[in-house]
Amino acid sequence: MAFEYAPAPESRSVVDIAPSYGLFIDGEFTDAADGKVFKTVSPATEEVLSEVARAGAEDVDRAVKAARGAFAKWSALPGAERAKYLFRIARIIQERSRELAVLETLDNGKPIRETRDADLPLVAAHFFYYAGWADKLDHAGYGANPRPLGVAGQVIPWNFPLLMLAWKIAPALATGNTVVLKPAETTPLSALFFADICRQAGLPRGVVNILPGYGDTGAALVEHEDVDKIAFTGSTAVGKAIARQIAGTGKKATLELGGKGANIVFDDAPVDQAVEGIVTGIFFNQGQVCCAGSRLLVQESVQDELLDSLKRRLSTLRVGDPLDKNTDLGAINSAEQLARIRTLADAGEAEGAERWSPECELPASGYWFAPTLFTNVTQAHTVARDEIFGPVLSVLTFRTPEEAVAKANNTQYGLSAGIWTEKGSRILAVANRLRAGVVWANTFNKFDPTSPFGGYKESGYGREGGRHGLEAYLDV
Ligand code: TXE
Repeated sequence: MAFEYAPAPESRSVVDIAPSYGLFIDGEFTDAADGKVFKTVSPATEEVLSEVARAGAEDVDRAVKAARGAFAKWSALPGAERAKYLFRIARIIQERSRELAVLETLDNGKPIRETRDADLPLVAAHFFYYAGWADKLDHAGYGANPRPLGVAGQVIPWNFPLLMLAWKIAPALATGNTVVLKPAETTPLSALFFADICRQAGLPRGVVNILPGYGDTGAALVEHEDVDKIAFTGSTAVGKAIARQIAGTGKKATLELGGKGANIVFDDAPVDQAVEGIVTGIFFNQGQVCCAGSRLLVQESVQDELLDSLKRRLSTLRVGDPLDKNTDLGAINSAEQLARIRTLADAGEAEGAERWSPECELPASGYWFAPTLFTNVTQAHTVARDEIFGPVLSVLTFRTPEEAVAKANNTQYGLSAGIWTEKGSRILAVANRLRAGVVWANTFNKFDPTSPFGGYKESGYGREGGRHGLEAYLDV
């Protein structure tokens, strides 16, 4: 994937944040029907960034009607015409990537190095990739007439606000669907900037509608009788609730839910490289990643050497101001998420696992959690079972490849795993027995729009990305 060079955004003055934002319905920014608003804050400072309209059921209805109204024309456009809009959106995202990176860092709390070098290049790449499919659908082996599903209702989380939007909107539009998307309540701003980009790109009214709001807005969207497809990324609990809610309605759904990924390190793995992969696996985005490598499974014979090296590396991580381009770990996204991480980490300690953190000074205001390591962990411990969704790594050991596979699979989830070994044959043998949607070998947290992504078991169903991502928006 081509990474575009983006100069370091040095300060928040790069982006102009308005004091208030409306809902984006039928090409216009508008107030909520009942006038409700909510505030979005910077998790690093607790400063209020803006006040945002909060969509209710009436607004959901207006937005779905707008999307339905736009559907006939949008879906009838030749693929090559839809591609032009998507390419235009992709290019504007690149042009405005400094603004968007700073905005995302302010609203989410993640380091600017990540938004600049990972989130934004991947967002643009997804629009380029699916733009490239739009004019090829008729010739890609789907038969003469692959059909869009209609109106897609999309609900996304706060950990990768703009990237999750791209994963959902790019394939939906390429295949001729129209969209009503609800961003997460703690990170609505980049989706509203995206609405502005749709206008800048001249996208026909109603093709994309953005409804900021809380869970009740999401539930109203899922419930709406004129929505044909639901795409959800979020917690397993809400994913299951959505599956129950749409049961018997005929609506199609893709669900991307939680994870408890295992990073498996064999005794022949190069230690330094494995340590870097482990750190990326669990501390990227403060561990708020569904496919995070939150369990380290290390072969017993190299445990001491690996842990020494890992602790030394963790002592060099810089935690603090997310806008500083030297920062490795930024703020936790919300007070609620911080409380959840604390509760689970405290449970680990109470159950007898050994807790360790490097010395690090955390800022006085905002939501912060130091990088944390648990050793002496058993498979029964809460920290080995529950998704913590924070910078917390649980270390378990194994002796044989069989034991590694059994422990890696001993989870309700099945989203990701990593394997570290010099032996190619072992990579294939182990990977084939892991029940996980993505398995990385000698690397971790690498993403590409051409690769399908999704889970086994309670990590959800359906795939996003690649050709499989198109199929989630087509009837054939
Ligand atoms: O998730 P929610 P939360 C996991 C992670 C985290 C936990 C809770 O373990 O600690 O979930 O996070 C919308 N109908 N993940 O509370 O509530 C909500 O407004 C429809 C993993 O933030 O699932 C938001 O837009 N929508 C995950 C989105 O769902 C509803 C990413 C996600 O919020 C709704 C996030 C309802 N009834 C959290 N209730 C991943 N897979 O990456 C809420 N929402």
